[in-house]
Amino acid sequence: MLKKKELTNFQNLTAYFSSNNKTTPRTQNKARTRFGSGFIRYLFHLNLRSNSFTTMAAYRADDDYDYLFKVVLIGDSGVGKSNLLSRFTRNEFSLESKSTIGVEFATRSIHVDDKIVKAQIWDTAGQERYRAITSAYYRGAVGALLVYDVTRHVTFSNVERWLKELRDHTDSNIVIMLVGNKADLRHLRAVSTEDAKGFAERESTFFVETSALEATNVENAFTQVLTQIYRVASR
Ligand SMILES: Nc1nc2c(ncn2[C@@H]2O[C@H](COP(=O)(O)OP(=O)(O)O)[C@@H](O)[C@H]2O)c(=O)[nH]1
Ligand SMILES: [Mg+2]
Repeated sequence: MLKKKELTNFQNLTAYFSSNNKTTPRTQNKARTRFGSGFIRYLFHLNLRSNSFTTMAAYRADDDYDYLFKVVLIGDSGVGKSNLLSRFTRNEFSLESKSTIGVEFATRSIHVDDKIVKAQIWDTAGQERYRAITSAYYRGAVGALLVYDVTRHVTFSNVERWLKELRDHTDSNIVIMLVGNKADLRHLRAVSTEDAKGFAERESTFFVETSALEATNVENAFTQVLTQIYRVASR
């Protein structure tokens, strides 16, 4: 994991990959042919231009991927964003709500077709409570999981505002998944599947109900978003 002070360079890298994700694989292949098989050499090649060799080499030495996609988690406080993330990236769930300081992200790579797609998933640090998410959080995002809690109707009512904020801060091609979390709490349900599905259709977003607790559809939600981004990016 990168140290905080390296984030600036890293954000440049993210921006680089996101803005060029259409051409990245081709460039990679070219670099591989020219320099041999070492992907690090490709990075060096890249870094000659971007001037941040140390950071990138340190970051990239331990893995390889064809695409890096930034995905953001948004939605009201307490809906289960952090637990969806920990379920997907570490297969962990926690009953406590923990807020961390500063922006945090976690990564996981999946295979789509014959490509390795690496997701860099950003989680808030509790600032959504004050609706104080900065534009840096959204910058370069190509996918989003907009999460509400199926047992708290207010979190679903707020989805409209979250959607507006998201669209105001991101590219129009962003892939959005509306996620109704805590589906395990059947006796407490306050938002019907039909209502949410209808909303998602009207807003042209994807939709799924999940349980981070029971690990239902979590894999599905992230994988669908990443696959869809990949389809758009490799078109
Ligand atoms: N029953 C149930 N509780 C959940 C689920 N996901 C999260 N929670 C709980 O909801 C609370 C808030 O979760 P958290 O991930 O911190 O929400 P965040 O504020 O959106 O990041 C915690 O107490 C979690 O244990 C779920 O799928 N089912
Ligand atoms: Mg959280």
